[in-house]
Amino acid sequence: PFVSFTWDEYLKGKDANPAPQACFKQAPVPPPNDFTLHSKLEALDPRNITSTCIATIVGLQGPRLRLRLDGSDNKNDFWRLVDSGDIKPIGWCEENGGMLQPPLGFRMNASSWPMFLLRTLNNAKIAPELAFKKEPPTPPENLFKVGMKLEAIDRKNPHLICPATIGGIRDNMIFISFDGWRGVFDYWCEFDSRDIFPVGWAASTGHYLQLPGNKGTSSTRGRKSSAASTVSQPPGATPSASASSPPVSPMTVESGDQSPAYDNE
Ligand code: MLY
Repeated sequence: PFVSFTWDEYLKGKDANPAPQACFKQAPVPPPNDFTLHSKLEALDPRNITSTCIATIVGLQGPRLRLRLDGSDNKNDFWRLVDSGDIKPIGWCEENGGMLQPPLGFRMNASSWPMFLLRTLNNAKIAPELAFKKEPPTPPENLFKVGMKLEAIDRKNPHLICPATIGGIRDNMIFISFDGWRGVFDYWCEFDSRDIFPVGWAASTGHYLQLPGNKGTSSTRGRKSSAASTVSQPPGATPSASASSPPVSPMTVESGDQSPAYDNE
């Protein structure tokens, strides 16, 4: 039903309830992206976060970087904000007494790592220190409430940022429910996750914002404390409401959850 999307139009007539900026671990003024394609930096290996690795910028969107670990394959790219604490300028690890590590799934024999490291950094384009922005402070507590609107990264398609609603709260955790999409994309995360943004963030940074899906609004999807693995149909969903598409079965909810590949359209 949506051809183009603006929050103003979308929230008109509804109980517009955008989550306030203070809820988020995000800078009130989003940082500029001063990085350039193909530059190298140091990044924590998302699959092995005690390792600091060399990464290459293989994509940019708004204040986000698409990163690929040197020596890894192209199936495990990940995204970080320019003010993420997970990325550092080249040299940072050794200056702080650490040692650069091969990524999980290093393509070569482990013994070739020292030589690989020398080669990959030789004549490399190095991301400048000034491009790394200070990580924003963590809000003192979980200020989110069920029903609040926000923008969130689709973790199965992490290049996408989508309109979403807080569907549940439990202690420090919040349930991210994507507007108009079946529940398979929804997830629990900590309130201070860097994957969630206030309404209007994408527009203000030039990041593309995905349209809501067409499976109806999620504004009635307030779920109390259901566990992450038992995401159910929204309470209001009737068989007739989902007649055009089969209801989501628990099997469907489980499948693909651990898939490292993007769930492409
Ligand atoms: N077209 C794909 C990807 C959908 C993305 C859903 N996000 C936006 C919540 C699919 O339908 O599976």
